[in-house]
Amino acid sequence: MEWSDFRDFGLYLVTDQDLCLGRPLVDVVLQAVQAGVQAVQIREKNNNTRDFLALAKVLVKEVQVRYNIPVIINDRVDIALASGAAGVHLGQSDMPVADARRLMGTRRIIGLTAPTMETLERAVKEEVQYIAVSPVFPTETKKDTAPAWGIEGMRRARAFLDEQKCTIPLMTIGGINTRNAQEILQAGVESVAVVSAICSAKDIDATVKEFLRAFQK
Ligand code: TZP
Ligand code: MG
Repeated sequence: MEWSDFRDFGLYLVTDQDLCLGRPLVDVVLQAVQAGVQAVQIREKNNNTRDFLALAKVLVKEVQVRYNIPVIINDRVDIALASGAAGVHLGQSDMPVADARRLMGTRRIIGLTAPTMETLERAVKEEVQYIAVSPVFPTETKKDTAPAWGIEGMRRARAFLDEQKCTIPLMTIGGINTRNAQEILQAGVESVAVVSAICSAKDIDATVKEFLRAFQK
């Protein structure tokens, strides 16, 4: 299977070194993966290129190769390629999808953020492996976001994709925790991306397993 055929993003961990309560990021990610997280995005806004690449290489080896879980790089196509990561995640100010696809080839994952209905309308025409409508709720982790979509917004996004007969997996992010995950999934979202609720969890194993129960209901 090519990474571009991967669809089960399910519980998707997005990293933030600063939110790991002083624990090494790689340990936090490995604990989350062993507990059942289905995909990992490395989002390192503070690291220089060399440190970011070094971290990406470690996680590709420890997570992607060992557990067959895709490692996806935030923003940086160059780091995704140099590290052998399964994919890249692009926002609306990052490299356009068509250009990233040319560099990444057809076998890898490209994920795209859609902050508004207008960007979602364009996203369905792109060659992407998931669309993250964002944010679902306001969050302390990222302040410069578009207005939150809310649960009603998730239903609107789902209805739009269905109407377009678009089968690209629908993801969301922002303020997601073990208490609200189920309601988000019930609105027709297939995958939830989580930063602080996992990175800052005292008991990562128990938290991940609680998230996974929301998918079973
Ligand atoms: N993009 C939109 S909200 C967000 C990102 C990266 C941060 C979500 O963090 P948290 O801690 O899961 O609310
Ligand atoms: Mg970005």
